[in-house]
Amino acid sequence: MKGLGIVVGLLGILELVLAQDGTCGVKFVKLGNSAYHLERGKFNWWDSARRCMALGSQLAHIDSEEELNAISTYLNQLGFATTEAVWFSGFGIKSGAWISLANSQILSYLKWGPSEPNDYGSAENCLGIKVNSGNWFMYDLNCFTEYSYLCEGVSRESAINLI
Ligand SMILES: [Ca+2]
Ligand SMILES: [Ca+2]
Repeated sequence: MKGLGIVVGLLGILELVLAQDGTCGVKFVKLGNSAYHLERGKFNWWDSARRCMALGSQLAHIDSEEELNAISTYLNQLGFATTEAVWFSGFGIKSGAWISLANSQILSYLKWGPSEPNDYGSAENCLGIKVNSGNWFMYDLNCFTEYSYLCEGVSRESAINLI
């Protein structure tokens, strides 16, 4: 438990650094025309959106098959279980359309998993992706379930420090 305490302490310091320097120390990877930051862990959709904004970024907005393929290749290198998901910039509205938090527009590219979106329990209004045999598909998920998240786009300052 002592080790955990040290880790928690270090995270506290990291958060302090982030608060002072914005994106300092946060790695974005360049894939195609965009830069992304993956945070693995347990975050609900709202918290994920907030954390991306705190980096001068947004939850990732997928607008083409090419972009999803590039992200899929990247995520496959990291290894995700089928039970995991990664939050993206989409939430459902009453009409059945999906709106991107990144630009407030209706999402034009959607690649749903089998039988999705199913609004399971009438409680699935947020967009995530899950992997099946190396292929990533979109799912409507409960916004309060905790998953990893992917941010897209960085502020001018941090773009200079792209890794
Ligand atoms: Ca994008
Ligand atoms: Ca679903």
